[in-house]
This record gives sequence, structure tokens and C-alpha cells, in this order.
Amino acid sequence: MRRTRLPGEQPAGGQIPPSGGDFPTLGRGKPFARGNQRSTVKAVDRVGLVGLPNSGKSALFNALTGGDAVVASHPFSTIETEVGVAHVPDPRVDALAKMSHSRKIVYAGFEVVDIAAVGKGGERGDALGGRFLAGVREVDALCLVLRSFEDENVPGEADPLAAVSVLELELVLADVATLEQQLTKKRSRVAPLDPAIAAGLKAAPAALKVLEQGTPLYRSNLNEVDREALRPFFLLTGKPTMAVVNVGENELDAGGELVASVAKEVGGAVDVLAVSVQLEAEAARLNPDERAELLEGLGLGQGALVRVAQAAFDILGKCVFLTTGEDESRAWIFRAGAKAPECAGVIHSDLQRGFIKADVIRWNELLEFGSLAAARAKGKVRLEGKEYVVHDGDVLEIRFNV
Ligand SMILES: Nc1nc2c(ncn2[C@@H]2O[C@H](COP(=O)(O)OP(=O)(O)OP(=O)(O)O)[C@@H](O)[C@H]2O)c(=O)[nH]1
Ligand SMILES: [Mg+2]
Repeated sequence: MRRTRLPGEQPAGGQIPPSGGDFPTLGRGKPFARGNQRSTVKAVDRVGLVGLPNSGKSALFNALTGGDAVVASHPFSTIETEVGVAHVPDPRVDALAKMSHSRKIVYAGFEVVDIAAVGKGGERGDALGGRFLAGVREVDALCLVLRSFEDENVPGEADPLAAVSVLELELVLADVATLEQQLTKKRSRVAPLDPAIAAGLKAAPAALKVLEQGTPLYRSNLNEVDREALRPFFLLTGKPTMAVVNVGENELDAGGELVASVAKEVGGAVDVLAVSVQLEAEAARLNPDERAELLEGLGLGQGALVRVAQAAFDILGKCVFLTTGEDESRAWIFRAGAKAPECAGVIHSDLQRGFIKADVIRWNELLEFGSLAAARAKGKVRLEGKEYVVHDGDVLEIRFNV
């Protein structure tokens, strides 16, 4: 039998096979790398940045991912969709890494997609409108980027509430079209329907009614059953959504009010954050000490990018379990409700195939004991089997045999 190593323990039997799937340390976007520890990212789902021209999507994209998408003051400067990886700073991983003296830290991550802007009426060509919708269809969650910063050199309005209604209208119209298409297809169909589609079509009229009033599904009172049934249609306003209000450097104090007014507009299901994208992007380029000094000096604490990354990861509805040792402390992403063998498979397929048991302890309990060995000596490490449903924040060590 083999198992993953305890912190500080010599490899017993064989080594865990390399897991792959790491992304290299990010270039400019390494605001969270620290000391001599290397930091890498494992990515999963995609969050798309959605907004009017010149709202700061590409600037936010660059700040989150360390990418170099074109940031320019002319509208519709983003034509091709850009994809980058953002990582999710996690104080639990940091604390475990400190405890285990880990050489490497790996945070959870997600992909960020810089989508072409949506325009009002005739402002955009059809090709660009098509690109916007295609971009939105491909992502798992949306982040609305709403411009509040004033800058006479950057054309466009600084009106977050007006931006919300334009964006919502565009997304709602696309969803109406999708549902109407599905209903028309159904009428002309003779063969029996796939049960999932049939269930979706049953929920379609209620959803259409909501959408036709201009309400996106994310802030409708459609019930859970109907929402679930609509999944096969990949509706745009059915995706989890958050919003970033891009505030000017001179507006930092008004962030709270702006957030409140936007939050009222988009409804409670949408997380809203105020971010001075330009400032954060500049800070992200500095070394960690200078960055901390700049952000602290402005009263921005650790900066808003951390909160944006955490909120984005949150709406994706994924959980993380943790592993820790001298080699690395790491957050592994899993689907809520997954059992121990499936989680073991996230580390490596061999661990799932040969899964025997998992040693499990809550991350904060482990910190209290200082090491797995100490926690085990006190009988605080649980030995769980194949039916164990893993929780967010569990520290796992897999016993396996292949
Ligand atoms: N003053 C100020 N300018 C900003 C801020 N964020 C972005 N900008 C500027 O606004 C312009 C547009 O920014 P982009 O990031 O290119 O905007 P975008 O939403 O990607 O624009 P499109 O790709 O054309 O849709 C650039 O000149 C940025 O430098 C901000 O927080 N403050
Ligand atoms: Mg852009």
C-alpha cells in the first residue's frame, strides 16, 4: 500500500506520480508570489469579462492574469478573445505552507476571458456583436465590467447603471432568441425528445415570460427546479454573474455608494465590487513590497484584485481541498458533492484507481496541531472511505495501491 507523504516524512515505497496540469508562474501578474517559494496555478473554469467599449475589460484582464491584452482608448479595441489564467490567493494554503515549510505554493485558479465589447444599437457591426455573444456562450460565469471612471481622453460614458441595462438587454435578447428557437424546433419535431430537452422545454415558457419583461434569469424569482431544467439550453443570463465597478482614482471613497446602487440594480444574487482597475493594474506590476506600500498608502489593504479573484472563483461554485508537505502546499479544485476517490483523482488518476482510504482533517485543526503526525497522535485525523463526501477546506492524504 502506498500513500501520499506526510509533511516532513521521507517517501515511503514509491513517489506520487507527477500530476501535470500546472501552469508556469505568471509573468507580471504574480502579485501573490512570495519569498523564495515558487507559485503556480491549476486552472479550471472560465470567467468572461463583459462590458461596453472602453470600460476597462482588457486592463482588468491584464491585472488579473499578468497578460498583455491591448489596452487602448479607442472603442472596440479588443476584437479577438483573449484567454489567461488568474489564481485565487488563499490564506489557508499560505498558513499550511508556512506550517510545512513548503518550497512551493499552488493556488486554485480559473481562466479569464477578455470578450469583445457589446455596443448599443448601430454602434457596432454585426460581426463584433456576434463575437460578443460567441464569447459569452463559451464561458462558465460572467463578470460585468462597469465604467465609473471619468477620463476625457477615453471616449464613452461613465455610467455604471446605464451600462448594466445595455448589457442585460443584449444578454436577455439572446436568451429569448434561444428559447424561441427551441420551442419552434419542438413544434416541428416528430421523434420523441431527449428527456433533458423535454424538461427544459417545459420550463421554457416561465423563463420566456421573465425574459420578455427584460429581466435576466440571474435575478429572476424562477425556482431551482426550472433553472436546473433550463441547463441544456446554456442560457447566458442563467450563468453565475458578478460585477466590477471600475472606479476612478479620485473615486475611491465613493466605492461603497457605487457598489450599493449597482447591487440594487442587479439584484442580490450578483456579487458587486468596486475596483480602480488602472491603479490595481499598476500596483500588480510592482514588486510585493512596493505594491503593499502603494495599496496600504491608499487605504486599499491588500488590493481589490484578490477579492475579484476570490469572488470569481466563488460564483463558479467550485470547492477546494488541500494538501500540504515540504514539497508543496496546494489547493485542488473539485466539484461540490464529490466523494473521496473522485477528489483523489484530481491529484492523479492512479490515486483514484487504487484508492483505499483518505486521512482527513480540517485545515484549521491541522494548523492547531502543527503537523499531521501530531494531529494523528491525538486521534484527530479521521480515516475516511470511498463514500466520504469531501468538504471545502478539508486537508487530505490519500492511501492508495496500484
Ligand atoms: N483613468 C482611468 N482609465 C482607465 C481605467 N481603466 C481603464 N482605463 C483606460 O480606458 C481605456 C480603455 O481600457 P481597456 O481596458 O482597453 O477597455 P476595454 O473595455 O478592454 O475596451 P474595448 O476592448 O475597446 O472594449 C484605456 O485607455 C485605459 O487606459 C481606470 O480605472 N481609470
Ligand atoms: Mg479590450
